[in-house]
Amino acid sequence: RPIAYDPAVEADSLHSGAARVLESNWTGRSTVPSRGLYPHQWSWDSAFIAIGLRHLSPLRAQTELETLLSAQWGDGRIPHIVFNPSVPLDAYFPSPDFWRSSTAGRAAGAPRTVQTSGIVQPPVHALAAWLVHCADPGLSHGRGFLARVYPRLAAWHRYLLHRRDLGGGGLASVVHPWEQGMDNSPCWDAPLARVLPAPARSFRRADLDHGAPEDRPTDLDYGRYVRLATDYRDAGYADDRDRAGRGGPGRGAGSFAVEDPAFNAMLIASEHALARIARELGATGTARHARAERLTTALLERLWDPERGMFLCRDVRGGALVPERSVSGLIPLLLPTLPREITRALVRTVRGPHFSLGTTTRLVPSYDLLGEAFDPHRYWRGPAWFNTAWLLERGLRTHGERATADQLRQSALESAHSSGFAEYVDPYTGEACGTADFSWTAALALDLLH
Ligand code: 9WN
Repeated sequence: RPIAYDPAVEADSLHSGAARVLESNWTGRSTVPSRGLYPHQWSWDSAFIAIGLRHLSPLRAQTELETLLSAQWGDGRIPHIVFNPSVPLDAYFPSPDFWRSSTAGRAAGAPRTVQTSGIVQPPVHALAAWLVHCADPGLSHGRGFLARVYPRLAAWHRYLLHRRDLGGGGLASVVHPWEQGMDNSPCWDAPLARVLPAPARSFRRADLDHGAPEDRPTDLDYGRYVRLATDYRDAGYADDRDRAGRGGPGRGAGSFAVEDPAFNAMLIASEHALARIARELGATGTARHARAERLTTALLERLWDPERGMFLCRDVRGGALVPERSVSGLIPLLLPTLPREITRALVRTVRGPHFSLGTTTRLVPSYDLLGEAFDPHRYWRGPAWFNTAWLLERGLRTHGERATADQLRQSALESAHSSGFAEYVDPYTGEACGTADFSWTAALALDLLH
């Protein structure tokens, strides 16, 4: 006999399951994305984790962000990984002895005592800090949380807006696919083709000890990731716009630079959040809102594609838009002041044949269902992820698309639960892929429940 569906019981067990995942992935000062595959602290993971943790323990959520920010570099960058010194070097690749942050990153102001990577991840932190504050303003005021994080977040945005405007049009560029966070997205195929891969025998992938090879990036992808990171490191992690690109084809340093819509949309949403934080601390915040508006204009001018009804990536070195449809190009829906015709087009695209939300897919796929490179199981080349679902749900709600937002929320909650808090899922069936008990899946499900 079918068991009657009881949303209250489901919600209870979802809540306790998510809390259990976050508890077992907590290390005392921060949360690992997953115990096996990702045993250190990751930058954008921590921001998403804090957004969910605030419902369980606002103190732990504040600590999560403070731990990450304490590894910030002197030039303002927030590293994409903060390494846990008690984890063996061979548990994750690339390990601290690859990045050599405290020596190679000295000129850029890398911390001396903690080991980190030298690249960044999407700037969702100020938005997270604001949401964490709102969960318990009393605790936040009592601990001086906002006053302590504000200067660090402001320096982070300054770094991105000044050192990373490699295209010269006001947007931030990523210099490595790991920086954008959607590592093997088909959007990188063309810009990465210029990069000579490091030989496969020159490194050992630890990810394949935990993940199925057909769900992960290929060895050729890794060869290129390693080449880009090695050359960036060997150039002292410098972001000199003149140096970038000088190497020409085949050289790693500077040969990859991309303006990505999701990365920049998160920067803009975070700039609006920073304006709110500034106001809470007694300033006006007006200049920050104005900057967010200028960035929104730059995003529209440089990355909007009216024909496809979505944003695209710009290959800064090649000089053109990348003609691939990625979920990244839908995420600017998050921005509150987009013109109405743009939000309408984005909603049509989310529901249209390339992403099919509400018709054939349960969650939004990471890449075009009709694209040549689509693969429902391979990482960021098709599977649906929970952080992008959360960002889109928020965007849909911001623009009054309540029914679609409700539908996405419902399937995100169901898939998170039924997949055992999977890292990502098959967008058609919801089948679990990657690692289980993944922290941001648990955290964002908690946030959607509240
Ligand atoms: C490289 C931790 C991270 C996420 C990324 C995801 C994956 C790392 C990897 O895991 O990337 O940074 O080893 O594949 O692509 O978005 O932050 O969860």
